[in-house]
Amino acid sequence: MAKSKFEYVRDFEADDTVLPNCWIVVRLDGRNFHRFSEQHEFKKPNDDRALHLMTKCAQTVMQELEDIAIAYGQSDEYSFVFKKKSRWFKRRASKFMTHVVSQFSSSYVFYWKDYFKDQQLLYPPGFDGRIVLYPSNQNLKDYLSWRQADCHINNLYNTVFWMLVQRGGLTPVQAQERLRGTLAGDKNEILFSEFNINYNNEPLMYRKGTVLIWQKINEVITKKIKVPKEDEEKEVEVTRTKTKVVPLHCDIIGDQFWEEYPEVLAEDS
Ligand code: DGT
Ligand code: MG
Ligand code: MG
Ligand code: MG
Ligand code: MG
Repeated sequence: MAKSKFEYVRDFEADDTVLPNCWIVVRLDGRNFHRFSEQHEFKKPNDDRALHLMTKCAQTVMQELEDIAIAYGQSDEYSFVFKKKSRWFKRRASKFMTHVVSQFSSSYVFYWKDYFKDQQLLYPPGFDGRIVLYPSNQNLKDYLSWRQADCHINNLYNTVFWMLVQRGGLTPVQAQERLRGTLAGDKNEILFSEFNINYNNEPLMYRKGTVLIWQKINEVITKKIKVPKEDEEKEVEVTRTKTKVVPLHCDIIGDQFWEEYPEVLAEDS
């Protein structure tokens, strides 16, 4: 077909192909979730419904899109790591970022009612996205460690802060004053001596966030088969191996996780 005289406008499109052989990380974050969490009465400091919904959306993203090796989430954010060798959409940055963010956002609305039973969704939430390339495995591990360290620091602070307010009777301003300049050890001590809470016994999902990886799962299903020369169908159990996205709440800063799941960073990735 002959080209129209309008075709030249294509030349204005910028090339946003990302470098080869780099891990491609897309991180999304809820837009103004300070307000969103207040309006939807999220439990403080951690709301299981909200955290589980975030993870459901991230699982959907991993299943629907191509080449995601691992994802990590906490609070109102999730990071998705695409394989180094991915050729998805010819490695165009805008494709990666927009597909991740739109699939996640529509899933958030779609699955909302499954997690927030009697809490109505009051307005459409939005998410921002950014893309960062990491050339080495160490860079990628350090990136993920940075997000998990952020989760730890924020969660420790928020746990003490809301204890001081909810059980200690302090105003938010007083609680903030009380915590000014305190170190992690001081915060652990306040939790322990004033509220009888050992921070290390707080739920792992709150302290470590959520890691999503692919795992082979054996599924036992019952199948109906027709037996030759018999009228009735017979039920038999068959085992199938499926690859599923599995959530973990574990440390990813140390070496143990990477030794246990070497396939995440495997060279053919
Ligand atoms: P942004 O990202 O610049 O548009 O603004 P925000 O307000 O989303 O700020 P951000 O992302 O730094 O902080 C996340 C907010 O989401 C923070 O105000 C706390 C809230 N949030 C996230 N998860 C929970 C939760 O489980 N419970 C409660 N109560 N709040 C949460
Ligand atoms: Mg922010
Ligand atoms: Mg946010
Ligand atoms: Mg955030
Ligand atoms: Mg189209």
